[in-house]
Amino acid sequence: MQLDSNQWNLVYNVFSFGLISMLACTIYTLVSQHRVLPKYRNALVMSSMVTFIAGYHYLRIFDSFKHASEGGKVLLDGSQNAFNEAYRYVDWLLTVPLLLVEVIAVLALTREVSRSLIMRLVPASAAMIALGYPGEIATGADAQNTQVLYGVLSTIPFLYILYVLFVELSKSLDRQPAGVAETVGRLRLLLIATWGVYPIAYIFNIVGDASASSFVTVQVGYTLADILAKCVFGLTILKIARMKSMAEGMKDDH
Ligand SMILES: *C/C=C(C)/C=C/C=C(C)/C=C/C1=C(C)CCCC1(C)C
Repeated sequence: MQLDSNQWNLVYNVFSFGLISMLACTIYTLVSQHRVLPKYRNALVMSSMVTFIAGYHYLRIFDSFKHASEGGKVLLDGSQNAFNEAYRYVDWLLTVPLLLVEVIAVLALTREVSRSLIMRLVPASAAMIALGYPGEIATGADAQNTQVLYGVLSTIPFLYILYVLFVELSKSLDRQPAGVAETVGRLRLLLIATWGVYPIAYIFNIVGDASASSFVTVQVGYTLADILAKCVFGLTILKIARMKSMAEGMKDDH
């Protein structure tokens, strides 16, 4: 695939920006541990882990992009030197379940409710990512059929996750203090707004007919969505944990 120099530089710079965003967020959530009550620290640990894992994978993605490039030509044929899309999916396979556990952790629900939510959300999120992969890497004559098939299959667990977060979780929030329910509402909006970007970027793969501009759109789209869904999301989790800690009597450290 031949990118022009603007396209190539854009992808290169966006990957670089993704990498440093993940690293900076990892440090910030790590050193903020003491600013929240111990019961919310696990949520921050999850957030640090998510951005750390993503930072590692952006390092690999960045490296892979450089090695697969020769004068603006990016090798995408699945050969040994080709750009490796698997890093992204391995990253998601680890970070998406962790992000859901992070949400449950900051809510500090009862043990049974947390357990039951995790037991449903984690397998569903793993299935969503695993089913998306064969579509993402499909090439050749009937690539579009494969992309549509696995895109649809992956959407089923995606909708199930949304159902659990919006319908099931709401039921268990009824018995929570008013402030908590409101915060969760805001968190869920951020989640749906950022997670919705992934299937949209995936569609660009299908309709883009393997053109350079669709490659650029997908890579830039996934990277920006990652920054929102992991970094901005983690900072929101920190904010919620801070608010809840203060409401529960923690002294401000300033
Ligand atoms: C940090 C990474 C995150 C939050 C990744 C989330 C990814 C998704 C919500 C992906 C969803 C997909 C579909 C719903 C259908 C098409 C295939 C996927 C995997 C792109």
